[in-house]
Amino acid sequence: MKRRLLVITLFCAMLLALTGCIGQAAAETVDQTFTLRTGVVDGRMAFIGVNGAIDGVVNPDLIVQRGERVRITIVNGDGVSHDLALPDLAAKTPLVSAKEQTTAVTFTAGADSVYAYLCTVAGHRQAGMEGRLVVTP
Ligand SMILES: [Cu+2]
Repeated sequence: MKRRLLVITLFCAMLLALTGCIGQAAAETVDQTFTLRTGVVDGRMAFIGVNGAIDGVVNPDLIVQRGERVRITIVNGDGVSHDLALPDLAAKTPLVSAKEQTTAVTFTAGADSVYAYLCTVAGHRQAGMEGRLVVTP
């Protein structure tokens, strides 16, 4: 009987530890999230805002506050290889090549300034895939 109690207690402790770990992994706190979909607008390649204030806006300004954790998700809307990089913040998503594939990058908006976001695939920035991350004080 005592032994059974011990087993149950151990099992509960294990369960608690396990759920604690899972909770921690899922709780990466992000202050601002943006979603951009790749596509072509008026013959130019572009990042198109999805949801919120940037919905439907071509290469929208992404406005954040200094020190915020920011996540930018891109959705491949055209089946062409793309990524999204902020070279001045050393932040970059992996490439997404298949249509509807998504990827994301998370970074901290350190100092207030204006940073370019762009696609690093050759020729895509020149073809239109460039916008601004505006970090306000
Ligand atoms: Cu691209």
